[in-house]
Amino acid sequence: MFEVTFQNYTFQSPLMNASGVHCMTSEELNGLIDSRAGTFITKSVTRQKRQGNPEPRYYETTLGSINSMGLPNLGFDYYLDYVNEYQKNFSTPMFFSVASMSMQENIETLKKLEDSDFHGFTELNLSCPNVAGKPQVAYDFALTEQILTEIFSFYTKPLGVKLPPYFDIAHFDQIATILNKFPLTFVNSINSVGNGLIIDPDKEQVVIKPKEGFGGIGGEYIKPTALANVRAFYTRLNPSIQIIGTGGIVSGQDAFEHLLCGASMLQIGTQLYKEGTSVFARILDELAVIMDTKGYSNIQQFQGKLKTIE
Ligand code: RRO
Repeated sequence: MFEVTFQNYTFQSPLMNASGVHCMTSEELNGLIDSRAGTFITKSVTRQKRQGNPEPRYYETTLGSINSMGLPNLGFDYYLDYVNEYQKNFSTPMFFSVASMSMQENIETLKKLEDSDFHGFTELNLSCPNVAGKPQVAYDFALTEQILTEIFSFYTKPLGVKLPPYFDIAHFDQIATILNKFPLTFVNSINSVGNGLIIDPDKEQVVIKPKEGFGGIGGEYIKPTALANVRAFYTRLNPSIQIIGTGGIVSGQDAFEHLLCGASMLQIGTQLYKEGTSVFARILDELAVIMDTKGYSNIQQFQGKLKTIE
């Protein structure tokens, strides 16, 4: 009942982790394989290993989270080794997240991935909010177009982009026009809402150390923004570009709403961090109840079919 077609592949479940959560080490990645997630994605990868920002760099509240991890990861070679092992044992394609630190680094990393045996989906992260001095790439539309032009001059494997949230109809129109010029496989909306601030009123202090407490907001706080971005891209992008919905998925109802807006796959970040990998089974169970009640036997029957008011 949960099967979803993604490009030429059918995943058994639309759920997967959001990059950054439960995907830094091979043990964490293996935990995702053993869960009810349909597939999974690595932490965003840089050429060299990175420690990331000083701790504390992640904090949870009832309604969500703030993070300023600063792109900690074990480096490209570690994840490529993991991919090679994984692909020997499993046929389900996985996702490889590539961080966009500089044009030169992007090109080097993607050339290595192009020349490798990797045959899954590549997610190019154009939206990390937490590296000091590096603005979120996809807020610079000219730079985004330049990067994609360069990448598609040599990259032939299926590639999508992870975008930051947009908040203006004119920006949805402008970025969609650019994205439609490229043979993208998918767009993933949204990354965390960048540079929010959560404070502790008792201590009269910020809750994370980097960037004077500013960080990316995830969880329930961001669902309406995530749904708007999923819907805006679903109604603007070429139908060949599928949408991955990320942001504020805590329950089966949240998953249902993202699918109704047009998402094909759904990524879970903050709630996976809070709950562990059993979150996938719980959300699928809740989604099954909603679908049964409404008389839906598969996701295609309602996917993208959000109604507006006449
Ligand atoms: O590592 C991070 O600080 C981070 C990244 Br790369 C990202 O894309 N989104 C986020 O919320 N944190």
